[in-house]
Amino acid sequence: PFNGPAVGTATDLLGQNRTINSYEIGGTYLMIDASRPMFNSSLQFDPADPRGVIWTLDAEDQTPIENDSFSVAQILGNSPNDWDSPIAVSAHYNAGQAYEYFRSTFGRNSINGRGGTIVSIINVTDEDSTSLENAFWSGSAMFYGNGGDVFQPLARALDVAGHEMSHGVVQTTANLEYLSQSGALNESFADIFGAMIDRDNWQIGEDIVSTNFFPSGALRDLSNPHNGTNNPNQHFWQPEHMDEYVDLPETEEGDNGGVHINSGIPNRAYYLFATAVGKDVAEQVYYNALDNYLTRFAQFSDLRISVLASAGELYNNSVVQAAASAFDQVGITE
Ligand code: ASN
Ligand code: ZN
Repeated sequence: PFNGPAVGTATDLLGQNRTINSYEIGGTYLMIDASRPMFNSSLQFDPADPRGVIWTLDAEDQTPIENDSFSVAQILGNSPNDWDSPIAVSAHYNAGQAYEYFRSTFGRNSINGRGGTIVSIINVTDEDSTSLENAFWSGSAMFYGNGGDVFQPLARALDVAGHEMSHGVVQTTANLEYLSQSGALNESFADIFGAMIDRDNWQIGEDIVSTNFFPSGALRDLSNPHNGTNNPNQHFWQPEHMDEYVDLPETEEGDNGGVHINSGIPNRAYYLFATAVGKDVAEQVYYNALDNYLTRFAQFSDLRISVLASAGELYNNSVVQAAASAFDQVGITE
């Protein structure tokens, strides 16, 4: 029996036909993509000890939250084109796209920079077994719920996959503490790279929000953190300037000090910077700042200092000035 990489096509949650890389083990196909440069072909692929692959798994409507018996199942097909879950197709394809973004844009080999396996887990539920209106990075894998009233299945959106994978990149670079300003920077980098991977606009989640729940048609918008409302009590509203910074308790109920709230301020700074110098320049400056300048307890002022230093290292004074202007406009000073 043949064991090795295979390639086929299948339809995702957007109704698009996608190339799906899989791994055949004796006539059965697993949703394991061993086609990337991260896969060191001199290594014998061992399913019991896989490395350097993009691997999509099925939680089969279990919750990983405080669940000692949480387990995942392989996603199986009888041919390289036989994938009956469009959720799985979306998650697997989007993980490959996000991997390729970091590799081709920054030369980063996988989440950990060392060709480590990328795991996505679909059909994840909430603690009470209801559908999970979220996706998250667990510290070692990407988890996707199937939404409900607010969201469609979260695996559908490339910017969501990009956001969650970027949390893994942040963890293995600056490792920004997920609390208050450093946490908002962690969130902001996840949104920034999510938007750069998706590339089409400045919105996050426009492909998964349910109709009319969000006035702007998206979960967040880097160009307009207020997101179509002037009401700070709407949960999707974010500040866009330090004058609007929201002090929240450093608890789970307080969103760890407002990490998903105050990220609006550095998000808008990035939007202003990228509008001035172009996305191709802006993303290089920010990735280098994340990888080589920022550290775990960085605050917004440290982002400014790091981005300006990174811009000076990679480009020239006009890029440094554009960054300074962007931070000035959102009230982030040294
Ligand atoms: N979707 C959220 C995020 O990635 C989940 C969370 O709150 N950790 O930020
Ligand atoms: Zn996040």
